Amino acid sequence: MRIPISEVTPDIERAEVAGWVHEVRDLGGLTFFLIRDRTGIIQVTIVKKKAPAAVLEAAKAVSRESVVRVAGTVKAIDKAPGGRELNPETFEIVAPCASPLPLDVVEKVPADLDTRLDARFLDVRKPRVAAVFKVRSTVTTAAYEFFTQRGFYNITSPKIVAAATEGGTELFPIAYFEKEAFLNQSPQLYKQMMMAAGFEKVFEIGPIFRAEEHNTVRHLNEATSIDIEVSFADHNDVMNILEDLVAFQYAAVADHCADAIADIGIEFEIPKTPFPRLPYAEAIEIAARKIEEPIAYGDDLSTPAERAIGEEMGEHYFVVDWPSAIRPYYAMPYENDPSISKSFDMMHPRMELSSGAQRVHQHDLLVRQIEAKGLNPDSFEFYLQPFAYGMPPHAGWGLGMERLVMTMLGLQNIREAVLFPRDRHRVVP
Ligand code: ATP
Ligand code: AMO
Repeated sequence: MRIPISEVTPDIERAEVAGWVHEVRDLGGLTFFLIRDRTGIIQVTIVKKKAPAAVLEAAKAVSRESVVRVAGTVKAIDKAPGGRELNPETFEIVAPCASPLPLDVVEKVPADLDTRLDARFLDVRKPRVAAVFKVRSTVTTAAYEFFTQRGFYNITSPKIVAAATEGGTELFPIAYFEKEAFLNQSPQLYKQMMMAAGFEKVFEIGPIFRAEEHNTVRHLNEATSIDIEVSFADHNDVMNILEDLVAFQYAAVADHCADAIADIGIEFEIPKTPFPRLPYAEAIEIAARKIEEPIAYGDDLSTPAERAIGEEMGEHYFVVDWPSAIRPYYAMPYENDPSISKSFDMMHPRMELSSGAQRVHQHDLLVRQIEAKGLNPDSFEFYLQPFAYGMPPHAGWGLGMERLVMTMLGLQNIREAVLFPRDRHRVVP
């Protein structure tokens, strides 16, 4: 019976493994194969004088990255990876690999990102690349676990919609019979409607679509958002949930992904909670002091501003109390100073990871705020209706999965955190 390569230890006698031919070294009388599955690598050593003829024949014919199945005796050997090797009695070529390979899986020949993404299935055979997706899987599973423990309902909102949520730009129109329709930018309107439905605590982990025109290292056209909405909660309550979630996800990775972290080769630290709360006005002061381009109260945080503030903070932090003028219509203004909103961004020193707010739950105020942004309340009728029929106070946020993984693992490009990234130039594979 086949066992995972990581389970072949020097103290067992026999093993059968299956995997890909990672490397071959032929030294004349001796041939060393490295066989790889998703759990690890094992050396298979063939001594030409001793090996069965069928083994020799298969070993001679096999090409790198073919799938093989090997069974034999295990020998403790200090020099081999994992301190053991396999001496095969059988060596079967299960699926041959064509050559030349479009990509060098052992990374002796470096490949640029485009080449790697074109042959992504091969690219993710690299343990270092696969490790990112093991971590991402753990980060996702941890989120489900966290929300389940806290009694959230898992919802699924539509991705084909009739209206913009985040201001009207950056929408992908789609051909939808005789109607005008778009890919959804955010579950925002739907998660809020579920507060009127009485669900109280909801989350969704799903795709969001944004027609970002420019290629940047931290924007995708199809991203994954972790969204929540909570009734009878304010912005502070949901900030607490957000920092707890992020710390929980990091802890899960520390617990379950030690090998992956070692493959990626980074220092891994679980961020300490609570994250500092930095008022927007102070964030602007820091940026004004540290960057060359002019920046003033009322401006969005530019990329250099985000970086300068991040450098000063040196850890995850919240920027709170944003001017209402630069936040979406659904953000709740402070009662005592409506020019400021109960909204926040959660930041990693490198970039923004999440935005959120307490929401406006009063129907008439919401209509006024939609109008004040120059939008037409008529196109939000389906969204506004629930606000007239008993909408509790509520708050929530959206957290970008790829940015979370990217910053957690020190990746330079957000595309490294997506199996099949979508950007302006790429819809295949
Ligand atoms: P928001 O939170 O407003 O929905 P976002 O998550 O894209 O947008 P960031 O990526 O943190 O926000 O944007 C911060 C800054 O990055 C912006 O002020 C702008 O300078 C720059 N920026 C945002 N989007 C783009 C883009 N598509 N292309 C180039 N630069 C961008
Ligand atoms: P926002 O537009 O700030 O807020 O998006 C929330 C988070 O989603 C991630 N994100 C992206 N990641 C990669 N590529 C993109 N193009 C992209 N766009 C967004 C970021 C960002 O911080 N409705 C609000 C959330 C809320 O208030 O609940 C919203 O969508 O990490």
